Amino acid sequence: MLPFLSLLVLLAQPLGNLGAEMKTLSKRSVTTNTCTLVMCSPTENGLPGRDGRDGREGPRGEKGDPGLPGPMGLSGLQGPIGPVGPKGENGSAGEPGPKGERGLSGPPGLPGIPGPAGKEGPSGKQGNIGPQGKPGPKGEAGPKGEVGAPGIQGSPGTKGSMGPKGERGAPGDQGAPGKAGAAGPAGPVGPQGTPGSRGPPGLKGDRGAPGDRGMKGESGLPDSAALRQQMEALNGKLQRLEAAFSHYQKAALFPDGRSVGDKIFKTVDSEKRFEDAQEMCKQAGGQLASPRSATENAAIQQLITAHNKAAFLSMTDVGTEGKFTYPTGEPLVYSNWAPGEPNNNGGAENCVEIFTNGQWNDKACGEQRLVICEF
Ligand code: MAN
Ligand code: CA
Ligand code: CA
Repeated sequence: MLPFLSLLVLLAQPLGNLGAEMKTLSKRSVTTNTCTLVMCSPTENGLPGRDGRDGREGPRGEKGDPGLPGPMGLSGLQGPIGPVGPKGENGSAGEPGPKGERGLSGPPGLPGIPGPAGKEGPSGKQGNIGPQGKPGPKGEAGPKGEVGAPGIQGSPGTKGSMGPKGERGAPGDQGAPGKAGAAGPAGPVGPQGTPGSRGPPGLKGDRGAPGDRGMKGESGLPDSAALRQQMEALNGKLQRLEAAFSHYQKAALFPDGRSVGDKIFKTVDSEKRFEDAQEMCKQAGGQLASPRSATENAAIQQLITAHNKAAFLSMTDVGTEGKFTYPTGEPLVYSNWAPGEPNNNGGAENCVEIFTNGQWNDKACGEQRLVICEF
């Protein structure tokens, strides 16, 4: 019987996977404690052998291939803002300030002390009347003006230029890695996050050093050399001016003018009543001759002698009979009355005439006398 069972086993083996099905079939037929008998041949040839046991479990299958790689992780988040950039460098020094303007002009010097009055010279003799002189030449140009006033100090230099731009801030941190895929190995690391936004600009650089001091303004005081030069130039001009003045004076006083000190007497060679003569001199900017000294009286005498006509003086006793005064009301400081004068002849002599001998006589104001004005 054993060979028969072996035959069954041998027959069953090639069936492979049909083993399980045969097992199910056998269980449906007869079941015993040790084995299952299968009635597969006639009884007359003996009992059929029991079914063989189930084959052993086959070897474990090989490991399957790895799954496909997961999808790529998400991009990391944007990094944080970078730190503040470093402080910019100091600005460059400002430009030098502008040159100061000229300083103020120095005060004018003190006036010179007037020189002593010269001695009065003797009266010259009356010269003959000559022809009128020609006008003098045109005067020369005046002296150059004084040095200008010094300027005020220049304003401070301009503000230094802004420092250079701060360096770029550090890049932001790397973004977080993307999530791993559900299956398979982790996907590649996500791309680096975009750099953080640019940090704020660095602090403003310190103010640049002040610019160089502006050039000193010119001194308002001329130096001694310049002063001396100006003095010499002024002296030269003064001498030329005095010469020109003397030149003009000769012409102006000839033939009916006389100069005594600062006073000039001049006649218009016409005879007028006192009031008319007085008005004529007033219109010319002067007044009738008012001799206050023997010198002045002598100068007037020269004029009337040349014309051989008595002339009116300015003084009257209209205010108070017998008290002669100048037009201002001032009493006389000098007089040269002829003997017996003033006598107020006829009770109506309130004006004064001067004779060719230089002596005075009170005379009626309605008379006509040579007009001599003083300036
Ligand atoms: C004489 C004198 C003078 C007087 C005149 C008037 O010469 O009496 O005092 O003024 O006459 O004509
Ligand atoms: Ca009188
Ligand atoms: Ca008289």
